[in-house]
Amino acid sequence: MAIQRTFSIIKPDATKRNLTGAIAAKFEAAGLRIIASKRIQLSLAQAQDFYGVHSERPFFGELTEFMISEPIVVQVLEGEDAIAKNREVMGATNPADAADGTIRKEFALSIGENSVHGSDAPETAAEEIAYFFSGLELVG
Ligand code: RTP
Ligand code: MG
Repeated sequence: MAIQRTFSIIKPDATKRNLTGAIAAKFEAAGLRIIASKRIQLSLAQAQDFYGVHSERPFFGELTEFMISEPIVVQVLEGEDAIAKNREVMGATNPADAADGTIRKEFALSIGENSVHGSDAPETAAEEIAYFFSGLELVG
């Protein structure tokens, strides 16, 4: 597998509980290099745009309100098979189903407040990275 880049968000439930460093340590321990990182607060329009694929889902309102409730940390992770590796380190969407040692098992509060986002495919990774970062901000 080639070196890939993926996009990550440390979500409001995690930044609020001072878990930014603990989550970053999990990425680094798995061999994912953080090549860009910034703390931002989304507007409602940005959250709705980012999660547009879920706009018809019953949890859309709750999800977008949650995502603007506190600052988030957006990051680009680089490494061997980074997209799948990051999904593995994150664990299942619902912390009740997440494997031991994963971020969501250790830190997530619920299926909604689940501490991290990670891109699910090369196309979405490229789109999500470009949405939040300029090329100059990616320092591999
Ligand atoms: P993500 O996109 O955040 O990496 O998470 P994912 O692929 O594991 O989950 P996805 O199905 O894409 O859902 C996106 C986010 O929506 C929230 N969610 N809430 N209340 C619910 O039933 C529910 N289901 C999903 C979660 O915050 C999930 O990460
Ligand atoms: Mg998803």
